[in-house]
This record gives sequence, structure tokens and C-alpha cells, in this order.
Amino acid sequence: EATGSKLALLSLSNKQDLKYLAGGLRDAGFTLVSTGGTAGELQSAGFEVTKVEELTTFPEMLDGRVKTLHPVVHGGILAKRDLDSHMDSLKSRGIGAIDVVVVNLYPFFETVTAPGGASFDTGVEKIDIGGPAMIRAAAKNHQHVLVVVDPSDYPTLLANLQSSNGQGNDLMFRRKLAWKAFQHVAAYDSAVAEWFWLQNHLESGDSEFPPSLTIPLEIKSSLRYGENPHQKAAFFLSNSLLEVGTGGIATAVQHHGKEMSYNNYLDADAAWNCVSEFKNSTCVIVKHTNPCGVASGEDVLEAYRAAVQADPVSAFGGIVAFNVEVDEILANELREFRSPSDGETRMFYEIIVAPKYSEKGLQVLKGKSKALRILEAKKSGIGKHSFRQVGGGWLVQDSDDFTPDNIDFRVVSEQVPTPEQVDDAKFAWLCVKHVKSNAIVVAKNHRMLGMGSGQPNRVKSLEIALEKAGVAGQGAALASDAFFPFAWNDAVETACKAGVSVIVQPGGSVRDQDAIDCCNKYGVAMLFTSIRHFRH
Ligand code: 93A
Repeated sequence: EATGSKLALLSLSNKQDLKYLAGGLRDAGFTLVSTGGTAGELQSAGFEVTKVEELTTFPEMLDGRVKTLHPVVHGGILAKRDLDSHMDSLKSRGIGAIDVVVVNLYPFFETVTAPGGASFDTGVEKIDIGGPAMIRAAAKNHQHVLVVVDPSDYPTLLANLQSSNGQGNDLMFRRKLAWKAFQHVAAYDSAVAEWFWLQNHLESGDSEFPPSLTIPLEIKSSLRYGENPHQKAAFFLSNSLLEVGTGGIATAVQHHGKEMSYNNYLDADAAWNCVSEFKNSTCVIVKHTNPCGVASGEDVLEAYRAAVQADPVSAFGGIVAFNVEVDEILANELREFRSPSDGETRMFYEIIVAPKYSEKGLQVLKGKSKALRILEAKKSGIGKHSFRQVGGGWLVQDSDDFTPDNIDFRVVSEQVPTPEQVDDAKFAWLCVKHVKSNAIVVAKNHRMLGMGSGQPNRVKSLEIALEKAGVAGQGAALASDAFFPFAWNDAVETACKAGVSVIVQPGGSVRDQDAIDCCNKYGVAMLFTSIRHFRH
């Protein structure tokens, strides 16, 4: 009979640091109460422990589906200690108050995302019912009950109990634990909800959109500040089942350098998503989320040089991404490279992102500067969702996964492009997809020569792209992320006059014929993709 003594209820799937926790609680004068598996583990470690079923005098039933769902447990947690009627109720039924609840839920997420997968029934069995019930009850009654869901909070819990003679009386601390507890359960249930959606999706191929309105989020880290120093910021990790194994910047490992900032994450994400789409060795340089240099080739060193060459002024202070290993030779070039604009200025970069670094390569880069952030990322996958916040709500959409492989490049002009020109057009097309609208890219020989982004009219973006490309733009391909509303005396004619050899665009304007006629007049080839790549 444990009535009257201080009770701590431990029910843990993840038994990490269990002995440390149990030792600390015992020293603070608690009687340990546990579910079957946890009790067994404690006993074999030499702890005295009361089994929940001894307390409830009701055996665990239904293969463990009902272990702690009992008034003796929930009464012991939920009673208000400062309310006589509550305490009288406990007393009259011989129920002991439970002051500490430590629960670690069934590993639902880990089970359903395990390599090789798990059956539907296995997934269902891993949905914890009793655990969240205890966590929620304890968090509701946080003024009297300390609730811990994360092993990294054990030391603080024990320190708090010691400093306050086993009472743990700091209200702010208690509220923080309650906040964490509810956040944890909410993220857990979101994963369960998403998993059910995914079952239908996998079976029928199309399921209702969106997958789950509550994407499970866990805080990754606080950031120093947001877009500007006066804005506070944090980074949350998505535990969405749809993103498992898909890589991405949130899961990148930082090997070196200053702490990643809010803008760093945005830019690194843009660079990594872009470079991940190319098949050949490719370098992408991003400034303010726009690729300002892109080049592919057999030789990554050449690709890097060409990417800088596209716009050396913008590349300074940029984010440099590769889709292949950074070895010592490339690292040395990154370290020593002088800007082609004057042959003097040393290039300065904020971040290098790559899937891999050779040991020497990493060493060389680390020597470049203390600040340089070096990230190792896993290839971004397809089938994700993208979320954007607007005042008071969120917009969600499928990610734009189309690449030139999924697209039919249809010749609509009299001029038939050469295979090389089609190749250039496809390269420009993949680049333009990653540039903010209105987006124009001029490219040749797997090199971006110029780009225009974010202008509120297409003509201006086009003029900027052509100006950056300069004479190199003669005979190049020009890609436009959306159709041309006008042709004559407008964007299409300007491009033709500048000497591009092929223009690629979605088509779909009421004045498509004008665009085609204009190309025919100047002997320029035109390709329609029927796919638009707006990026707002
Ligand atoms: O199957 S349950 O949903 N039913 C319950 O009544 C219950 N009570 C605790 N799962 C339940 N738990 C969970 O059991 C806890 O959340 C914890 O993850 C696990 C610990 O079980 P054991 O101590 O037997 O390993």
C-alpha cells in the first residue's frame, strides 16, 4: 500500500538514462511506480518498484492496450492537492497522489519509418493511448504534478526536486514542462493522423489533399535572429512522414563555421534544392534565394569557375552548392580563387553545401575562415509539400517536382533547333525553375550566362538577363518561367534582336502566335513546354 508516500510514475518505452532517473527520484524520497516493462528493467537494476497493477489491483489487459487507464492512476494524477474535496476522495478510496509522471511514448514514428517499413497492424499497435492520457493529465495538473517526456530534462527535473526539498515548486518550470508535454503529444498525434492519410494515399494513389493539416513539428533550435536583427526567430524540424528520407537542408550536418542564421537557411535551401536537380557535376551559387551562377560539366572545378563567371559581383558573399564531393583540389580553388572580374579580389562565401567532403577537402575549407559554414546535406527528394505563411493562415501545395525529363519540349517555330540548342534550352529551363518570377535565364554549354529575377515585368527581367550575358549570350538559349503576354516590340523581339538562338517558354498566351511569328521573322527557334514554373 503506497498511499501517503510520494509517488513517481515511470512508464518508458525509451529506457535511456532510466537508472539515473530512478536513482535521483529514490534519493528525493519517491516510491517508484511503473508499468510492466519499465518495472522489470528497474527490478533487474536493483530498484524497489511498485507495479501499476499492484496499485490498481487490476491486471494489465488486452495485450497491454489497457495498463494505466484506471481511476487509481488518473485520480492520483489529476487531484487538486489544495482542494479538500479532491483529497478526501483520494483518501476514501485509498488512492495515493502521484507527484511526478515520466512517460516516453511508444515509438510510433520510428516504427512506421523503419527501413523495410511496418505492416498496418504493427503501426496501429504502436499508437500509444495510455501514455498520452497520463501526460495530458499530468500537464493539466502541472501546478501539483511534474511531467517529463524528454530524457534530456531528467537532470533539470532532479535538480529542481533537490533544490525544493522534493516539491519542485518553481511555477515557471512546471509550466514549461506542461508546455513541452502538450507540444510532444500534439506532434505525436499529428504523425499518427498523417500516417492514416498516407495509408489511403499509398493504396489508392490519390487521397484527399492536404495530407495533414497539423504537420508534426519539433523545435530544432533557436536562431540568433530572423531576417533582421530586431526579429526573434527559431527553426522547427518537420517530422512529417512524407519527408522521411528525403534529405533537405533541415537535416544537414554542419561541419564548421558560424551558427546558421535565418537567412542562411533560406539561401542554403534554395541552393541545395537547385543543385540537387542536376545530373552532371554541378555548382550553383545563390544570393538572396536566387541562383546567380549555375554550371554543369564533367569537371566540377570547371563548373565552379563557370558558375562564378556568370556573375562574379553577385557571387561574392554567396552560398555555393555542389552535387558532388568537394575534394582537396576543389577546396583549394574555393579557398584561393580570385574573382575573374579583376583577378585580384578573393571570393568570400557564406556557406558551402555538398553531399560529401574528402577528409583533405574539409581540412582545406576549414582553414579558409573560421566563419565559413560547411554543410553536408542529403539529396533532396521529391513528393514533399511546401508551406507558405500568409496573414492568418498557411498555403500548402505539392512541391514543384517537374524536371526536363518529365516535359515534352515541342518545337513551334519554323527554325528547328539543333540537338545542342535543345540541350541548352533544357539546362536553361531547369535553372529558370529555381529563379524567382518573373524569371528569365540565358544559358549555353551547360552554363548560366545571365538571369533576371523578381522583376514585376517580364521585359525588365529579360533585359537584365541579356545584359548580364553580354556578347556571350549570342547563340544562347533563353528560358522564361511563364508565357510572354506580348511579342513585338516586347520581350520576344528584344531576345531575338539580342541574338539568342532558341527561346523556351510554357506557351499558353492568347498571343502565342505573335511570339512564334516573331521568332520566325528572326530565324530563332521556339520551344513550348506546356509547363509553368512560377516561383513567387
Ligand atoms: O497500450 S497503451 O496505450 N495503454 C496503456 O494503458 C498504457 N500505459 C502506458 N500504452 C500504455 N503505456 C505506454 O507503455 C507508455 O506510454 C510507455 O511507452 C509504455 C511503457 O510500457 P512498459 O513499461 O511495459 O515497457
